[in-house]
Amino acid sequence: MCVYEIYVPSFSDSNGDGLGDIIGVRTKLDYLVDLGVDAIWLTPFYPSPMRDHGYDVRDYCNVDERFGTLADIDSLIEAAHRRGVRVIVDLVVNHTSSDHPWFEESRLSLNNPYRDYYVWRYAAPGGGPPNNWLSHFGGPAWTFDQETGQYWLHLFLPEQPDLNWNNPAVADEIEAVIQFWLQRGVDGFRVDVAHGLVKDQLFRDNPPSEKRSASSDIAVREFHTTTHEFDHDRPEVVEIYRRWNVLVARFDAVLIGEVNIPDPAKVARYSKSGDGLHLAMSLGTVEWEWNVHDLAILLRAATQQTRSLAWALSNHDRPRSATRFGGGSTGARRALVLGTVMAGLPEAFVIYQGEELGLPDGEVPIELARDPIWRRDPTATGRDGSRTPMPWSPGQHFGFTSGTPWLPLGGRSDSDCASIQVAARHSWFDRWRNLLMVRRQFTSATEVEWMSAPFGMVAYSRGCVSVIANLTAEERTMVIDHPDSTLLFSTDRSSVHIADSAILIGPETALIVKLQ
Ligand code: TEU
Repeated sequence: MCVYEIYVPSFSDSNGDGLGDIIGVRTKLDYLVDLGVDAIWLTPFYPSPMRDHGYDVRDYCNVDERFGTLADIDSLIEAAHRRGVRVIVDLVVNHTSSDHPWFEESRLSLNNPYRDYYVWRYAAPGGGPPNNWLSHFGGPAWTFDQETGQYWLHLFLPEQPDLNWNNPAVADEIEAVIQFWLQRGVDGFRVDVAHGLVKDQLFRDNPPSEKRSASSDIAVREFHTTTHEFDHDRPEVVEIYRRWNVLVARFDAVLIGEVNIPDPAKVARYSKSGDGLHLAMSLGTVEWEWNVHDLAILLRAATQQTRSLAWALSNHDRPRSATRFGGGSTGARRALVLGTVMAGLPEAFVIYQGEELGLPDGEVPIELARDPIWRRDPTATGRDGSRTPMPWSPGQHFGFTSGTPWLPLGGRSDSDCASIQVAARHSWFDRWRNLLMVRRQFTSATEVEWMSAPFGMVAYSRGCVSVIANLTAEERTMVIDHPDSTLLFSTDRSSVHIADSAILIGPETALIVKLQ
């Protein structure tokens, strides 16, 4: 399955308010069918005060009026299904918005029936936050509530209070939400922070971390001064997904978890057995940089743990792959090379909107920044650069909106535009489209067999098809025992030559070949 991530606020605006919307997505379905995706994942479109652009949900069973209506969602699902495209929605249930009625009730008094929907604790014995847990966005993960004299837990913003997953009533509420969307016809859920829902029942301090983060962001460095033994990846969390697995099975829907843990053995626990999440996404792949030595090892290590992975090069939280891999056409080329390797691996492959156009991050001047991370720390990398709107066609705001875009377009040029690239041979879009077409021909086949390859190369086969990548800056030769092989795809046609039993592969090039 190839999933296309749509960051709804920045995809396509149909009504001129400067923000992408559901009808905007519907108008671009044919573009996505042309690209060759099997499913779309929509980032949150639920009613929200937008302190984290929708990852702070006020009502799980509705649509924010800025994004559309429930009828718009119904029509999008119907239009997608007519084209054979599945619709996956984001399930953000580690936390709600502080504007959610449950939290508004919860904070009223210690004995409110909704009090235990969230995680409330008294100050530590010596005063201050109950323990040393840290927010992803900087500072303690606890905020004091004057009225009731306790702290509430928030792994993200204070306006994103964490739900209490030890309370069975919370589990019941969220299962009802899942049912609601299944009945509306959605084909699956991307589970936000899937590793984080359950916390240590004793609220033990996280131990100090041995490893230091090299990040330039203060909040990231601070977050990694401790391990996350007690606030992440608790053994009980997989029980939640076992229950959901039964729920979604009747609808043949899929659960894709954002399991933000770099260790493939730990990630495997979430999806390997098939009775929890169907697919685990992340492993830190969206942070990978162009490191010839590490990439081959990391890819191989992951597939040896599990085949239930959803590989992604980028998402809306990190700099785009083209930027991380060196920017410009070098970065875009490297993204396609690594994309080729990932696309052929089991089980799913996720493309982030604009990746198919070879886009690097957009430029966002600090005075136009919208990411709450930037509001708290103006020196942070921030996430706005990867969230600038899609360039659809040359002209005003590159066809994204007829109004004022919520984030600047970020310095795009005509050649970045979808309309230009769709029509041009060898454009980034054209190459990604070819890759996805070839991918369909062999990925359902068999297991992956890693081939031995010289340093800086990655090679594996699935049935009679091999995927071979040269990550180095020099031309390499790969010897194969099949003299009549045919080239099915290459990231750059001019740098691949098949001669007898050897393939000559230019620098930073990947190919897919059929062995006769
Ligand atoms: O991200 C969760 C996550 O694992 C964080 O580490 C994330 O990488 C964060 O952006 C730190 O930079 C998810 C969403 O993808 C993100 O957009 C939300 O802000 C977050 O959950 C809270 O809902």
